[in-house]
Amino acid sequence: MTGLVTVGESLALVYGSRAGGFDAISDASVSFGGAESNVAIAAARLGAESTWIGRVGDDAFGRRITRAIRGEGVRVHATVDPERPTALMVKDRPAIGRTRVVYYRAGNAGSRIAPDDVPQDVVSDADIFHFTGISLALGDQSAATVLAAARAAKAAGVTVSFDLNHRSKLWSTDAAGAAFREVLDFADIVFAGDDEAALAVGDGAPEELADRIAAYGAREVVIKLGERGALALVNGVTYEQPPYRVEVADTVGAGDAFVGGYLAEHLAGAGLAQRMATAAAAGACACRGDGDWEMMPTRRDISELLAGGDPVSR
Ligand code: KDG
Repeated sequence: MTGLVTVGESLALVYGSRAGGFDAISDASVSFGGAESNVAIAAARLGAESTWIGRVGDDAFGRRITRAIRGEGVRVHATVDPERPTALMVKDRPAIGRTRVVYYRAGNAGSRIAPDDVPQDVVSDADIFHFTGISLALGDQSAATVLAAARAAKAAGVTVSFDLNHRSKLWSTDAAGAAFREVLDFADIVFAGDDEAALAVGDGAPEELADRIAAYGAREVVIKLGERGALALVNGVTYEQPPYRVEVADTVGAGDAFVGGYLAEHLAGAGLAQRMATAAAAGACACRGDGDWEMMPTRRDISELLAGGDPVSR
């Protein structure tokens, strides 16, 4: 068995180094993002075996992405598309505490992932196969490829994990709700923000949302509530996780850190309370700096967060 396997689009990221829109500021940093590679990196930093599968362009961004993910100890299966470029995401901060994302990704390499790009043996050897709603939103080919891989994983007895991860700029709420429900029919572990869950199962309190999602068949449902913590419903038992308070620089990637933390503990055989505590701590750590994956914590970062005390260690 090969631990966690994720499939999805990773894309280049250009983000403003200080507050101000790109119509005014000119200093920026270059990195990359992608919910599924973020989760793979988060889990790897916490000691889990993890793999990311995707498709990138034959360009500098594609090389940077695959090199950096490998550098994090994640196994990478990346097909290089000879024709289409790696997608790009631009993030600026119109004001301190606000982040604005613009995508340049339609039709680019990652969204053209095809069945041959996803090694079947890697999928069926996984302990956990994880994917997100972003791949469903990127287009018919991406959705069909990732859904086929998830169903193949399920048929092989692999635990299927799904994060709804709604991106309103990529599709309509009606299309998203219908696609989410299709996956709820077979996913074993489901992660959703309360607003995302409502798209699939209607408005309600976190407990009601978790109940309604579990009614589709998931063994584990986790409702991520951001600065309000999280709630899990696992085999009929409800568990509430309070948040860890940190000074927030950028929340993008925090949800992926949460999922990576939860799944890493799952793979380590930890119980629900430990899975939720690590997930919440990882999500909090990820908010403390810029970049979608750079702030994913190690076990030591989490211990230091929990211990508090002198911020300087020497
Ligand atoms: O969850 C954060 C990711 O989604 C981010 O790294 C990339 O915004 C992104 C996207 O939509 O793929």
